[in-house]
Amino acid sequence: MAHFRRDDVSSFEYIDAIPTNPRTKRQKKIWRNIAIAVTAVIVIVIVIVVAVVVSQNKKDKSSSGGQYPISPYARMTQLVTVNEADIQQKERIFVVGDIHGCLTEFNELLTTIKFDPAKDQMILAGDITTKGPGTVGVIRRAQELGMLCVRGNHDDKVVRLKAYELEKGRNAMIPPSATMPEGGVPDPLKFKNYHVAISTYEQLTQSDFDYLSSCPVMLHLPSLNNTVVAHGGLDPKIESLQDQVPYLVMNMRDIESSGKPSPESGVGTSWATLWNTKMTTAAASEKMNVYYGHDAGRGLNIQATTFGLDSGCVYGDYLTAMDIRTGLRTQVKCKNYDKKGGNSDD
Ligand SMILES: [Mn+2]
Repeated sequence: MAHFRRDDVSSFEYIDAIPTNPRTKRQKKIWRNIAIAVTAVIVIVIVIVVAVVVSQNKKDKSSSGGQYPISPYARMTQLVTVNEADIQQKERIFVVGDIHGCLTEFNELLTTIKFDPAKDQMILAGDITTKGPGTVGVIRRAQELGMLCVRGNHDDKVVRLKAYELEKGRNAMIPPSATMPEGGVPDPLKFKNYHVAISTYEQLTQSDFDYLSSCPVMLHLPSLNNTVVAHGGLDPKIESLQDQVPYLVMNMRDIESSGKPSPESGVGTSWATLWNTKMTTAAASEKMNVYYGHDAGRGLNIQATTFGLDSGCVYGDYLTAMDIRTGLRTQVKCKNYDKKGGNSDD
């Protein structure tokens, strides 16, 4: 055995001793260069593809508010322009701030101004639902008196949950800790969210839902001093109402120094301040007045071209109605139904 093993070893030594074929070496070098070149081309192609995809994404986001996608359950109308004749025939046109289910106070306000649906037009500035005890009653009163409305951030949540329930069934709204599948919306909802109590468990009928979901994000009354009603506010940098981002219109309070609108207050300048600054230099044809709610933290906030009417009714302050033509304001005192304090958006 030892003999054979020695033979094997010697035969290996012989093979190792064969001189490398210079042609084979050159071919190897060529193949290695080809491999490097192919790898380089692949890397370049990948880099180009990634760069194109990223820039395309950015373009999509800036052109369609892609950072703030709209829920497939939002049933949203972004903008309604009110017919001039409908408005001209009304004696008084009022805007009322956030009612938040305060039905008693809402009725008291209507009595105080002697509201007559045959002669008067009421416009609700959004967040007519949640927090207070009478959401469904407020919706039905608004509907029966032919009131116009815009969608608030809380109304939007009620609509989305109810639309999901109508489409998928109440049994699909489990487990409570699960998030409703709506794509990458900026304000995702869990099935245990307290808005479910109103949308699903308090007999919000199809008719109630139809009224609430019909409230557009923006209501434009061109013949009335070019007035817009919107719940949160408008971004002064955006020229056309069609280009405003619905989530921000329903939620904005401040605009950061970078120019980005934010749902927070105290992180920049109130959008209304910037709006009024812009309007001081705007041409007469571009002047626009904005009536809004949402900012109970700042309270009643009347400026030259912006009219903040959320005077914190559900927090025990006041419910305010303003006559657009005369500027006359009427308030009723409210009970405190929500001890958390102003501007809670949860
Ligand atoms: Mn609000």
